[in-house]
Amino acid sequence: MLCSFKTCPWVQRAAIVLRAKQIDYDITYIDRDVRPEWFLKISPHGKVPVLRIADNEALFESNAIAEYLDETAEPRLHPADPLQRARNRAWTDYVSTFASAISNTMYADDEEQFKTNAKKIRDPFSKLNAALEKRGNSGPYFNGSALSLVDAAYAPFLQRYTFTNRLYPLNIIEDFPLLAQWRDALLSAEAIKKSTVPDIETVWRENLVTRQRWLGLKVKPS
Ligand SMILES: N[C@@H](CCC(=O)N[C@@H](CS)C(=O)NCC(=O)O)C(=O)O
Repeated sequence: MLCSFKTCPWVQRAAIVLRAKQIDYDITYIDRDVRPEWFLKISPHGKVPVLRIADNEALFESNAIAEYLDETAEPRLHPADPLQRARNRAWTDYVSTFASAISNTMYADDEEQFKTNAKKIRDPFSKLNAALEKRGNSGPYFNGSALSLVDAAYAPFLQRYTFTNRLYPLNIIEDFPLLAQWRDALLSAEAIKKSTVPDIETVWRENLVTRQRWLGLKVKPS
């Protein structure tokens, strides 16, 4: 059982891995403002995701969950070659920096902060684009034809960038063609399309409005 807030990209990372491995799971959405006692008992930082794997066994932190699932269920998403695996892990480590650049933009409090933070997206985009140039395959995913844990880590944030860009055109990814191609492949992969609620973009927009973020002002009432 996966514990989630409806729009959480870190939960989505775990859900992508579960989907890619065709593992059946239940998802429980909890209220981020009123986190239940049972949840706080299994989530040391009070954060989602938490994956309950047995009555008295739960895992937290999306990377630890992804690695655990990869070690215990086929197909293996990490490369078999240790050198390749180390390179993949180095890039999954970087996802938190990449994620912050996007989250700080979409959750900015005002227009000035939004624009200042948006400028900081360029650097991580350029680093990922360079990594894609050096990876030694032609995609469509990070390691070639098979989905990997690197794909599962970045897809939710490339999706959030895409949602942000549809509300307020930033047009940054266009300067990084390999990253744009990777984003397109990820967003059309089945495991990724099924990793969220079906109307994720609408729910994501509603969340911006509820949390009174500046970008929420761009959401047109339906
Ligand atoms: N490093 C954590 C990050 C998880 C995270 O930040 N989750 C957010 C929701 S998207 C959360 O639970 N926030 C609640 C809080 O910070 O109190 C992971 O990879 O699992």
